[in-house]
Amino acid sequence: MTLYQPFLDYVIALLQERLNLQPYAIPQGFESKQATVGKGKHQQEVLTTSYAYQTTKLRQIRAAHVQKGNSLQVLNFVIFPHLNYDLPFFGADLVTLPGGHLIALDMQPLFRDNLGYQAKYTQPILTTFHAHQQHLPWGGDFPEEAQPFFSPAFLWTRPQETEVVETHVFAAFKDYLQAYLDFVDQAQPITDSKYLADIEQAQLRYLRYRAEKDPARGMFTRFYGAEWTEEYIHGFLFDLERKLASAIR
Ligand code: DBV
Repeated sequence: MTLYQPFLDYVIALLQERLNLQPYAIPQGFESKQATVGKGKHQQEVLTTSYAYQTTKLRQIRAAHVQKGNSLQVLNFVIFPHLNYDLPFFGADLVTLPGGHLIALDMQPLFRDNLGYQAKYTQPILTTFHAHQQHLPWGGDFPEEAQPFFSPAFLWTRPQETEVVETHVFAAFKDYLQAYLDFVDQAQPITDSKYLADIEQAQLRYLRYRAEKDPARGMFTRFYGAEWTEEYIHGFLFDLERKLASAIR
């Protein structure tokens, strides 16, 4: 069962249609990683595949797809804009565990409480948000410290039925991605040096939070070991600090 393969296929096809996609280098050894976990008849293959692209406006567009039979399916997909745009991040964390599904979908804001920013990047998708929220009710229990990183249009839901993922979640995912690409089309480079500094700080704040709190760290460490996992997190999934450190500034 590969529940999220259609999501991934859709993303790649749509990005290729709407953007001038260029490849983004994935560090060697991280494009595809496989392990066999469990003992005896509980042995299972776990495969993690990675995808990455870039454009002139989007610094890194990347996906991690984890497949471990029926017991675990994950698609984590994030778009990190270049630092001279005030675009939000596109963030999708689609997780299937034996107990059910856990879905996080948002255009994650650089500046959560800034009303001008909300008017620009949240207001236009509120209608879409409300339409999907009818089928995708609030999932409850959400880490307090993560709240600053989500917009008022955050879809957070824990459906029991796989069919809900295949239908309503997929529909919401498509609408959010289309709306995000509309924002990308319209985005103009920022030149104000104060605003640019604020954007860099906001990007770093988001990135450090996600790298530090990555909910997949435990899982990856069990599957592939600590060394691979830390390198995957800091060298690929959340790589901005490394990229800034290696750039001539
Ligand atoms: N989550 C990631 C990456 C993953 C990933 C890179 C490649 O950020 C998977 C894999 N998320 C993943 C897995 C779980 C979650 C859960 C495997 C289940 C962990 C478990 O139950 O063992 C949104 N994802 C979650 C949770 C949240 C998110 C809130 C529940 C975990 C918890 O309660 O802490 N997405 C996540 C998040 C941010 C985000 C916290 C913050 C900005 O964008």
